[in-house]
Amino acid sequence: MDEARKLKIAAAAEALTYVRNGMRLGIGTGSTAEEFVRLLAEEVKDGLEIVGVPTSERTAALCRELGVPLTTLDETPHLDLTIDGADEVDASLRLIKGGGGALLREKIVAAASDSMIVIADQSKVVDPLGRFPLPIEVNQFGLGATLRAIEAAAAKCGLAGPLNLRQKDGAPFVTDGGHYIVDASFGRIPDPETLSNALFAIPGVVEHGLFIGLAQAAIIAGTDGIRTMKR
Ligand code: ABF
Repeated sequence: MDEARKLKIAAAAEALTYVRNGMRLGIGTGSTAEEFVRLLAEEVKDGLEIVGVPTSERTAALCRELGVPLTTLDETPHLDLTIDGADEVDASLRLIKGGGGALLREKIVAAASDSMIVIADQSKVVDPLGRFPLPIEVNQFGLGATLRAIEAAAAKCGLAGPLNLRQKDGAPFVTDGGHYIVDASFGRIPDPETLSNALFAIPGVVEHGLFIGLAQAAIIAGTDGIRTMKR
C-alpha cells in the first residue's frame, strides 16, 4: 500500500474514535472519506448502530455496497457529526473543498451537523488558503454573466486569475445538483470571509468551496503521526 493511502487510512481511523452508537452521521466525499466509509462499514458489521447521510451519489453507492445504513436530510434533518475530507485547511480551520465536485451537498450536510471533523494528510494544511483552485458551483443558466460577475467580485477583493469551467469526458462537469463548477485560480486568499460574501452576492453562484466556521476539528495525518487541530 502506498504511503499516501496509509495516511488517509490513519486519519480516517482516528475519526472513527469520535463515532458513538446511535449517531446520525454526515458522510463525506473523496478518497479520504472513502477510507472512513470502509472502516465504518467494518464497525457496522460488528454491531455499531449509526445512520448516515452521504454527501454525493458516489459516497451513497459505496455505502450501499458496504452495508452502511443511509438516511436523508428529509428524514433526519439534524445530524450529530460529519466526517469529510478537504482540499485545503488553514490554521483557523477554514477550508477549500469541492475538488471532488460535491461541495454543495457537503456544505448542506456539514451545516446540518452539530460538528464537523475534517480528515486529511499533512499536504492539505496551508497558510493562507488558495494554492488549490477555488471551486465555485454555478447555475448553468447565464454562465457568461456569472463568470463576469465572479471576476468583478474577485477584483474587489484584490484577487484575479483564470476561471476554468470544469470538464469531464470532453463536456462540462455537471454536479449531483445539476450545476457547473468553475475552478478559480486566484492564488493566495488572505481574506476568505470577504471573498465568500462577495461570491454569495452573485445570483448565478449556487455555492462556493470556502467552508468557514463549519469544521470544529481537523485530524491531520503525517509521516510523524496524527495531530488534531481544533478551533
Ligand atoms: C471532498 O473530497 C472534497 O470536498 C474535497 O474536494 C475532496 C478531498 O478529496 P481527497 O480526500 O481525495 O483528497 O471531501
